[in-house]
Amino acid sequence: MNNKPHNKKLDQLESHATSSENTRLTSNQGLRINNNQDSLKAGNRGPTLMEDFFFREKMTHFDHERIPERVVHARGSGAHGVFKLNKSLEKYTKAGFLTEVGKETPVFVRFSTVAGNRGSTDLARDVRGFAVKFYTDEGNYDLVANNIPVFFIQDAIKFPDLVHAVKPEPHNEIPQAQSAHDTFWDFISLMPESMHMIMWLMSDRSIPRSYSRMEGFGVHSFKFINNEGRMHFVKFHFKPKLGVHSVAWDEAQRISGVDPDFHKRDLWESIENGMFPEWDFGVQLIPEEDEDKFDFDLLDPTKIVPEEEVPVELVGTLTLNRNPDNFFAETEQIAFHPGHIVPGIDFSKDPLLQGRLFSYTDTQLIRLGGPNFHEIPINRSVKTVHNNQRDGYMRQQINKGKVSYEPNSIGGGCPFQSMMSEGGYVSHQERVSGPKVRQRSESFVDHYSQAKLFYNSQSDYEKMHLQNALIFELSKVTVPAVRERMVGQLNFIDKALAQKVAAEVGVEVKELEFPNQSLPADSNHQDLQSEEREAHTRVSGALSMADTIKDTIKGRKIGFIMANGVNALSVHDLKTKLEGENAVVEIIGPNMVPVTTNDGSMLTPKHSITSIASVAFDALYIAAGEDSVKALLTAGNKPHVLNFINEAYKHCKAIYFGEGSEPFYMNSNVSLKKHIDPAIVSWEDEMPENKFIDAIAKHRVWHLELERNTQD
Ligand code: HDE
Repeated sequence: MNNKPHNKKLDQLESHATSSENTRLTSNQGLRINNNQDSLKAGNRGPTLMEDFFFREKMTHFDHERIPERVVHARGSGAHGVFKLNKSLEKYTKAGFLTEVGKETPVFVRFSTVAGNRGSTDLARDVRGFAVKFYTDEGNYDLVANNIPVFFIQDAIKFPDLVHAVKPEPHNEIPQAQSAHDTFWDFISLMPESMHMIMWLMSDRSIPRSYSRMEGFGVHSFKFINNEGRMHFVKFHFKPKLGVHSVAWDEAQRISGVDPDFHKRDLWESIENGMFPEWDFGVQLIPEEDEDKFDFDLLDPTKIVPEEEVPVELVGTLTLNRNPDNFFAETEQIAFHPGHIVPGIDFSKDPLLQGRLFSYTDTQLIRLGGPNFHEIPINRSVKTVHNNQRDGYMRQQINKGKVSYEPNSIGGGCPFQSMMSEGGYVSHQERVSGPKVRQRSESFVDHYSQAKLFYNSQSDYEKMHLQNALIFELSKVTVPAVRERMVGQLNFIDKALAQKVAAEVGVEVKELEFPNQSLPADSNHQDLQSEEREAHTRVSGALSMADTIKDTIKGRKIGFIMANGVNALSVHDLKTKLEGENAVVEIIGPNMVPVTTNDGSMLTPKHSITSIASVAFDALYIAAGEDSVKALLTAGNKPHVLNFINEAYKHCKAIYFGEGSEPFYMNSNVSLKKHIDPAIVSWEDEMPENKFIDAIAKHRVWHLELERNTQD
C-alpha cells in the first residue's frame, strides 16, 4: 500500500481503513471471541440458546448486508485517480481546479452499465456511465457523465417511462440487461426525440472494448462563469489516450459467458499492472451571445455541438491510478449528483438537467438510508463541512455546542456565510420569465438531422454494425406493429437503412406521422421537421470511432497458445518486445500444468485452452516449435485451438502463426484469405514481430470483416 499514490482524499480515507492482519477476532463491541465455530447450545446436540449474543450479532449483521442497488447504473466499477490541469481556463471559469495550471485534484470515477442488475454482464449493449467526483479544495464537484454525448429524452419527466421501458418486463422480469425486447422498442418507436441517441446506442460505442477505451461526455450544456461574471456555455469531454475501441457484437455475447466481469477485470488489472487508464479532458466553449447561433437549441440534450463547429480544447488529464480497497465501501457507496457544484460552474436550463438536480439526492436517501450519506468516507469532501444540519440516521459528526440555528449570537454567529469574493457560491444571474406551461419549445423539435449526421459520419463497417444491431434488436420484438413503426422512424434518418432493416425484420417501410403533444397548439411540427433537414449529407469526423485509432498497443492482451516443446527463444523474444510496448502477454496451455520448453525451462500458463476463449484477447500468437504444435494437434487439443483461431479471425483480430504452426494455418479459416490480410502474420513474413505489433495497434481489420466471414 505504501507505494500506492497518495493525495488529500486518499489520506482522509486511510483514517477509516482497517486491516485484520495480526489481530484477534472480536464482537462489534470489541469483545474477544473464543469460539467462532459453534453456537451456544443446551448440550452439544441441543437447541441453540437465545442467549448466544455473538451468534445473534453475527447473523443480524449478515441479514442486513444488502442495500438496494441503484435504480439505473446498478452495475459499476470504480477507481481512484487524479485530475491534472495542463492549461488554465481562467478566462472562462473561476473554478480553482480548472484555473491553476499543474494543480492535481483527487478523483474517484465510477463506470457503469445502465439497464442491468448489479450482477449482470459488463458486455450488455448499453450506454456506459462515466461519473467523476472531483474532490476539489472548494468542495466536491461531480461530473456525472456518460459515454454517449446525447440522451434519449428531452425532458426529465419522461425518465421513469424510459427506464420502465428498458428494464426487464414487469410480468416475468425478462430480459436482463438488454434493450432487445418489446417494451423498449415500443417506447422508442413512439419517441422521435430518441432517434439520435438510438443511432449511438446501436453503434459499437455501446459495446466498448474496455472502460479505458471509451469517451466521456457531460451531455448537457453547462455554464462557466469567470471572475468578471461573464458566462460561456460549456460541453465537457473526456477523450481516451488509447483511442475509442469496441468489440464485435458476436464477441460481446461470447464474453458475457466467458468473463461477465470483462470490463471490471480489465480496469482492475490495468491499474494493478501500472498501466493507468488516461483521458484528455476537454471543453467546447460557446460565448453567451452565441447561444442562438446554431441550427439546434443548446439546451436540448438530444443534440451535440459538432466538433467542426466548436473544437474541443484539451486542458487536462484524468488518470486512474489506484484500485479501491473495498468495493462496497467505495464503489457501491459513492453517491454522485450533478448538483454537487463549485463556484465558476453553473447549470443551464436544459429540462433534463433540471430534473436530474432533483433525482440524485432523492435516490441516495433510499439507497444509502438517510440524509447523512455525505458523511460516508468516500463521499466526504476534503474541505471540512460546517452547517446547522443535524441528526438523522447514522450521523457520524459530533457537533459541539448548543447552537444549531442561524442567525445566532450565542455561537458568535457561526458558521458564517461567505461573500462571493471569499468563495461563496452565487448562482449566475439570468433573467427568466414566462407563462406557466407544460410545453416543449419549438426549437427542440428537429429530431432527425443529427441522427442522420451521426449515421452519415460512420465508416462502411460501422454502418454495417449499426444496421445489424438494429436487425438483432428488432428481431426480438414480438409485436410486428412496433417493428414497423420503428422502421418508419429509421426512414426519416436513412432510407436505405430503413429498407435493409425492414427486409430483415419482416415489415414494410411506411410513412409515419407523429402528433407531438407538447408543442404549442399553433406549431406545425411537420414543417419543423423540414425535408431539407432530413436530406442533408453533412458528416463529422469526430463521430466515427475509425478516426480515433492511436498507434499504440498499450494494454492490449495477447494470448500465447503453446504446449511442451515450445521454442523458448521465440516466445521470450516476442514477449519481451510486446511487453516493452506495454502490452500484456498471457500464456494459454493445454491445461494448467507448466509447459516445458525446448531448452528445458518452464512456462506457467495463466489459462488452459478449455477455460478461456479467444474473445478474452486482442490478438493471438500460435507459438513456434514443432513439438508444441504436434501436441496441440492431438485430438484433445486441436478443436479448441482451431476454435480460438477461427473466432479471433471472425472478430478481425491479429493472429501470428509461429514457425511450425502451418497445420493450424492450413486447417483454419485463415488459409482462405491470408494474402489480402495485413493482420495475419506468419513465420514466412519479413519482420513478423513488427508486422504483428502494427496490426495490434490498428485494433481490428474491420474493413476486411466481410472477406473474413464469407467463404467463396
Ligand atoms: Fe442519471 N441517474 N438520470 N443520467 N446517471 C442515476 O442516481 C437520472 C442521465 C448517470 O455511478 C441515479 O445514484 C434522471 C444523463 C450516471 O453512481 C438516478 C435523468 C446522464 C449515473 C438518476 C438521468 C446520466 C446515473 C441512479 C433524466 C449523463 C451513475 C442511482 C432526467 C449525463 C452514477 C443514482 C454512479 C445515476 C437519475 C439522465 C448519468 C436515479 C432523472 C443524461 C453516470 O438518480
